Amino acid sequence: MITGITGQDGRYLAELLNSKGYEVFGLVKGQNNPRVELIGQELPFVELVSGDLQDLPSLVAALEQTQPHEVYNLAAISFVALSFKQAELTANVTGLGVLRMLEAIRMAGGSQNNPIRFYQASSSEMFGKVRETPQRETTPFYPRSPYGVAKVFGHDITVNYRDSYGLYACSGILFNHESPRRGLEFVTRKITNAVARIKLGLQDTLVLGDLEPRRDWGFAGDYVQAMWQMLQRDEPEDFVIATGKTHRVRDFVAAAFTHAGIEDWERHVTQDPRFFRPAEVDLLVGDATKAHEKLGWKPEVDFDQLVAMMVDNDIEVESRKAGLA
Ligand code: NDP
Ligand code: GDR
Repeated sequence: MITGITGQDGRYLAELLNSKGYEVFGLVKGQNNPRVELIGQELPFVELVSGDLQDLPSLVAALEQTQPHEVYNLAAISFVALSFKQAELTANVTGLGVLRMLEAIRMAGGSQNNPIRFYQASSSEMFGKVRETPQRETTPFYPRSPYGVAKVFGHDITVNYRDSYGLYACSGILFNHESPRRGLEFVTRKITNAVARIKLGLQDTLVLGDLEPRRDWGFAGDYVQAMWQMLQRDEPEDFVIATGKTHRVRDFVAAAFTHAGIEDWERHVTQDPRFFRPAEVDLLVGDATKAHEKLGWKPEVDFDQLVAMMVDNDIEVESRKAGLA
């Protein structure tokens, strides 16, 4: 069972599990949720089950209904900028939601030899303010946003339930990963979508916030492989998943414009304080040595390939929407 099935990672993970012969259930929230319809069209093999991370009884019912062997908890308020504006909601969903899911698993699976394996989507945002680089499993956390703080709670409570109740529970500390399925609110997709529209003459300017932060950007399709691998081991452990390479936001902008064949990208980009954050994470770069050694995991798609994939996809999507293709 995957929570967050309508998100970027949920969809890649569902495809991966389906390719391995799994029966895949996806937890969906709300009523008349337009993103749920998308799942019906894009991933018809997914069986949908109703539930919300804010509602423990709905999680218990979902587990009773689906009887899963593996639960991937990908649902969250995941947009850092939103977490500053809706901090309590973020704490409730992204933080306490993990506790609710762990409790539901305890109730559904029993206290002895609980058969349900649990994956928690932890984040490099937990590292926050730079304490050491590259960041690894042992690097101390110093979150810089309500989102990061909530993720630290989710991470720590997952460790605590593993230690206290012997649950097979582990966290992947994933660094930023992107794809053509990335939401338009995140900087990479915001950039590639704007570059596509500028290329097609549909837009002139891209308005961004801080261009200096550095991120370790990988491809989401590679990262869901690591999630699955973590749940196939004899013992549950936590892993950093990252490429080990870091780029500034401005490097991503330059690479996207260059790939689209547009020179003088500065002419098209302006900055607006609206898109700056009250506290920023300046530098993320991960050390995934443990994942290389124990999972045999390595990323396949590099930075330039990722940028190219996203720009090409957005040119196609925007051409189609504008009736140009
Ligand atoms: P998305 O923002 O694309 O997806 C978030 C998902 O959470 C959506 O399916 C959304 O459903 C669901 N959701 C939100 N609130 C609730 C709720 N109350 N109950 C149930 N479901 C809810 O995230 P990604 O796919 O990018 O990320 C997956 C996970 O990994 C998240 O937890 C994120 O924080 C974490 N992460 C992501 C990284 C990245 O770079 N992508 C890096 C590290 C961690 P709906 O469509 O109905 O709103
Ligand atoms: P991040 O991703 O905060 O790292 O969290 P995001 O793409 O939102 O920001 C990356 C960096 O770009 C800067 N930035 C802007 N960001 C956005 N969204 N929009 C802008 O206009 C803009 N201009 C500059 C940001 O300040 C930031 O430094 C993502 C999410 O997927 C989290 O859920 C996940 O846990 C982390 O990655 C790892």
